Amino acid sequence: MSVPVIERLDVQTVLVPINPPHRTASGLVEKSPLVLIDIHCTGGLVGHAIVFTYTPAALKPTADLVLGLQALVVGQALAPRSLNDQLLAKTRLIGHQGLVGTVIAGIDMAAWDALARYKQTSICRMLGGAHSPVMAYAGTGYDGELETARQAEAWVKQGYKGVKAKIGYPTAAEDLAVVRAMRAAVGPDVELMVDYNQSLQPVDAINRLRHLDDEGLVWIEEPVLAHDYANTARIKDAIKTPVQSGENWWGPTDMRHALDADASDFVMPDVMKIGGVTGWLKAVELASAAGKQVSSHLWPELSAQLLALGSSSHRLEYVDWWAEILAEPLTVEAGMTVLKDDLIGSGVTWNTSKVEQYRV
Ligand code: SMN
Ligand code: MG
Repeated sequence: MSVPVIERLDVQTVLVPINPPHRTASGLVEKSPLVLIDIHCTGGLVGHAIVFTYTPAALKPTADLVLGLQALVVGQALAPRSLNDQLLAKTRLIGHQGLVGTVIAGIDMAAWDALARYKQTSICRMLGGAHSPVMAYAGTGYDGELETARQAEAWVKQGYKGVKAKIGYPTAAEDLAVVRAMRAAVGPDVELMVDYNQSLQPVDAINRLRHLDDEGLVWIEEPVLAHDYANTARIKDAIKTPVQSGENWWGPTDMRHALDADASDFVMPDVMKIGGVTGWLKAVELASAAGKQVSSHLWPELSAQLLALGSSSHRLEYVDWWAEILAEPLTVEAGMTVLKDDLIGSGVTWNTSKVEQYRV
């Protein structure tokens, strides 16, 4: 059987409303700006991927860049690892962070999806994994004591056994009050995490975080700048609560640098920023070998499959922001991911009427 050949890439851009908007200590996300990539191959085979540009301003440049890189993949065999090597080699001079990294990851995710569809299996099974369940947690925004506690309680009523809150309020006392309000709302057995979204100054961080050290938090996420490995390591060594980072690391090389600095107790790469499925596999090998437990960031459908591959897998970050534009969003039951037996590819296909509604 000959391998399918790539014929073209299609892109669509959408702005999907987030209800309620997601507030963080580092800014508000009101809509998800998404580039939807379709990789068309011979035999009518199509693979799909989503790229999240964080800001609507990056939507069109990202879509244009997908089309700009199209010439490098058209006519090539559908072999995701080798395509990824070629795309990385041909963009070495500009570098692999930012939009270039985002787009290469998007093409990579679409290519893995197409290959699994060609083989009529899931990406997870194609890579040798079983459809194992992973514990998921849900999130609340930077919304103050009452609203954070209310949202946490609502997630727990839906079966989630873990909730992460955005904090980084003006004072340590406010952060502590939010954590205690959540704990009071969800009871002693629910896992609680907090996320500073890089908002603390290294000089204050240790004193600030010590106020949270007796709250039984599973982790404290991104206290300072994501690439400030030296200060993150210093903070991690000075507090009892584990530190979590990784959503802003670009590619396996950032993972290596963070591990070399022993910057974080846990790691949570983002499948897009870490370089697509290919980048994820490389980065997670490094993390596992360093003894780190791995969680995911966004992309619940694809991440559920990638986490199902690994013995070092920890938690799946559940977000439903993009669920509306998907034909079949991820199912979570009693707080655990469910990968159906007949799952094909990444499980991601478009809800075309919703894509139409949110198209820009
Ligand atoms: C996050 C994700 C996406 C946008 C803003 C913030 C985040 C998380 O830090 O952990 O989900
Ligand atoms: Mg985060």
